[in-house]
Amino acid sequence: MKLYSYFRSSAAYRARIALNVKGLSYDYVAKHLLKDGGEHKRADYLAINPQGFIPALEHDGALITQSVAIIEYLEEMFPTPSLLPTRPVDRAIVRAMAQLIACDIHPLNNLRVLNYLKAPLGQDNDAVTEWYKHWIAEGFAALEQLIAMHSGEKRYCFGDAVTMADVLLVPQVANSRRYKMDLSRYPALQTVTTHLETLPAFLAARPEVQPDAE
Ligand SMILES: N[C@@H](CCC(=O)N[C@@H](CS)C(=O)NCC(=O)O)C(=O)O
Repeated sequence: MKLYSYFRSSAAYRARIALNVKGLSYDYVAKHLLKDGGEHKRADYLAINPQGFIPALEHDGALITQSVAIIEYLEEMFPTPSLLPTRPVDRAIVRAMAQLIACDIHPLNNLRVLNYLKAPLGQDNDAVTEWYKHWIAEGFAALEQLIAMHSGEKRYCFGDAVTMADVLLVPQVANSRRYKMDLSRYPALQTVTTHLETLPAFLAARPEVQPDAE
């Protein structure tokens, strides 16, 4: 198993957590997003992921892109420990939390979108930071309510075990810290994150302990 990753990529961070939760070992293949215009934009990597995004997973001769598809694939191939609860309705709620992050926060706030706001659209740093914070605040406010409704002891987003929602939450929070977001406005989300960040699978996936960390 091979993971194409970049230490700072929050989408790769998700995949690393899922691999660790499932106890899977993998080869880490670093692709630097900034060096020489971006190693992810070179032909050799575009042959792996035509979108040129990190992460990509190589397993049994197959290439899988999109972090949520990677996590779902790992869940199907290696069902234990599961990243989803048992009941269909609970699974849907967990997926809804994960998609709130993956579909409604992250795509608006990733590097290429922020760069596009700056360069062709001419927005200054303050406007771009305001954009970033706006979408995080809107998404986290809703997630806060969902966590308050569905978390057991405020150790996990849903119930009393790690799920896909947790796998997506921690990298998004790490990302938001880089923009100095005030997380005290989201107490349940903050409490859950603090607990998750103590778990070995999450600790080993942190950007700063990856082989390409700077
Ligand atoms: N929806 C994709 C998003 C992947 C993504 O945006 N990856 C970023 C790093 S977090 C990337 O490769 N960016 C390269 C670029 O913007 O040029 C996923 O979940 O895998």
